[in-house]
Amino acid sequence: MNERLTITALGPWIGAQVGNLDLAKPLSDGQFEQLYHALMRHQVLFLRNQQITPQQQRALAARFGDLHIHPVYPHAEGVDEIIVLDTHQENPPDNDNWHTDVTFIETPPAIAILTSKLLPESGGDTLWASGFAACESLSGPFKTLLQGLQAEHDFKKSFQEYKYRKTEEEHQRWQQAVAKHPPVQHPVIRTHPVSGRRAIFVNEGFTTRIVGLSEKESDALLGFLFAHITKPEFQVRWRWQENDVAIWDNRVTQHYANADYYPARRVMHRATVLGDAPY
Ligand SMILES: O=C(O)CCC(=O)C(=O)O
Ligand SMILES: [Fe+2]
Repeated sequence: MNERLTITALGPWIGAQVGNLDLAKPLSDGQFEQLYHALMRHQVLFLRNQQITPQQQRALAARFGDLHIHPVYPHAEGVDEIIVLDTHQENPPDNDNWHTDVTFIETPPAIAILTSKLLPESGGDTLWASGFAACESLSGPFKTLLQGLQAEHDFKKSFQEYKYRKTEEEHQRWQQAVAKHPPVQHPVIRTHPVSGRRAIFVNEGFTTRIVGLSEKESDALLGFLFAHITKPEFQVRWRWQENDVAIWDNRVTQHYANADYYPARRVMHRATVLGDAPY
């Protein structure tokens, strides 16, 4: 059997499409190694025509490490590790901002796997940006300034109270999540634990301030970095078909789920693999 995956880069900085792989079946060690290597290089991988159940998605994600259970998002029936993002008229999309997933914990996810289950007639693309590209394009002196800085990340910045008031149970869940997730600090530039490459690690979704700077200095620096990451040169944009899979390295990327399809319905499933403390 030919186990060689096809890997087609979608740009010089970020993104590749992977072929000759069926994710519904357990991966051989050789297949997993090729997939992992491609992910480290391209940061986000896309595969078409993958009919996988939540259980199969969980098993695939577990190959990469321990899984995270999200504090507020609903999950697939009987599969706590698979988040269901079902957006429609009554549940508007909330990932239409540049963010890295779950940076509000000490050990933010290393990898995430997203599958498209139901798509609107048009729209609903997702974009990813490379933190490597954003970092490597900065001047030496500016990188030196950022290198020593820490930033605060806060669950409440994206998960705001007003969004969780529909039912008493939902509100309680939100309050518990806030109590469990006080703000944490991470370096503004992190080093990839596998490759040693450095990436910008602040994101508009969760980063509230840079530690030790005045409010104006912090706002100015974060404003620049949040805008810098949105340069099209650093990005790839995926136009979903049903049963696609995206796998990304959440340590060194950010993403933005375009909400242009609202109020149409769109359903996605996500598995999230825990990572290490950034350094
Ligand atoms: O719905 C999407 O395309 C992406 C949503 C998102 O931000 C995520 O799954 O982490
Ligand atoms: Fe996300």
